[in-house]
Amino acid sequence: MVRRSSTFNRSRIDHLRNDIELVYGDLGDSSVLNQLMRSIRPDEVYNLGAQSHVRVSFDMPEYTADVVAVGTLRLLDAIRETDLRCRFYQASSSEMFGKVAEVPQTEETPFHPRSPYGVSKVFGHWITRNYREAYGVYAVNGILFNHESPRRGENFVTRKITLGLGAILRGERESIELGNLDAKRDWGYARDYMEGAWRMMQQERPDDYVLATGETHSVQEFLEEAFGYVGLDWRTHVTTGERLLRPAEVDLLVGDYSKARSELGWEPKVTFRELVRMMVDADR
Ligand code: F7E
Repeated sequence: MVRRSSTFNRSRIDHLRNDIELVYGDLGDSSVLNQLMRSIRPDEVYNLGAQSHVRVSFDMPEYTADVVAVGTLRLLDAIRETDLRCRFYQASSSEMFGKVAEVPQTEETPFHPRSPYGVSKVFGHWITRNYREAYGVYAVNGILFNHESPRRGENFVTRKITLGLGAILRGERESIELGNLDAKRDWGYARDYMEGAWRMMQQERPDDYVLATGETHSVQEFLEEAFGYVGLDWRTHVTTGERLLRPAEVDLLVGDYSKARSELGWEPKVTFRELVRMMVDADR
């Protein structure tokens, strides 16, 4: 399902053009969601739709809540109305842990979200559990920690760094402006994580699972790894600006994926270093 836009923004799925069928829709429009459920009768629905940028969610809190929180409810309710056998995957997020209650974070760690985005994801998480408990929908929450790839959106920190580095290497620019370099994240490879999401949907019973690598690295460590790989010193190419700081920050995330390992047989395959290098290679 895609939103209508006056410019094409589908370069990241162009290579799949002949294998998939796109339909117009929007998580803000329940009549379309119901109509699509009735006409397509899907076996599985993956809800990856969101206003997914944490910083932007402070600028557009109401829109973020409408799409991320209520949008999830609209989709679940379309399933309830049309076909309770349809399986449902909810993209829950490590941002729900926010100001973390424990380290590392598991499926049982209490939530303390720190942004309108994180708060909205907590609603999405609980409404997914609620439809499972109340109506018996096969609905799962994949609590995914940050997952990256060369297709990562250009204003998330990893891709911003590797795109900027590519431009620096080509002599097109001198530096990259960033915000908080001390924040720590558990960064994994998106392809590994999507395989885990698919596995969650093939079980006998629906449940919630953390997908993570179990390792945490600061933004500065990402810079060191990326610039070090091409033989440059990040300090001469990075500036920091107040405007990129968040009103409330998530300082440290690191996930414990033991449950996914034992119940889904899932494990991340790509290491932090391999991920950084893959992204640098793609953008240089
Ligand atoms: O920020 C810091 C920033 O925007 C990571 C989304 O996919 O993962 C993502 O959320 C860290 C933060 O991702 C810049 O302050 C420094 O501490 O790449 P990010 P995120 O906020 O962790 C979770 C799991 C999701 O669910 C979200 O949808 O990096 N940082 N300087 C910066 N971040 C950005 N974007 N830009 C900077 O210049």
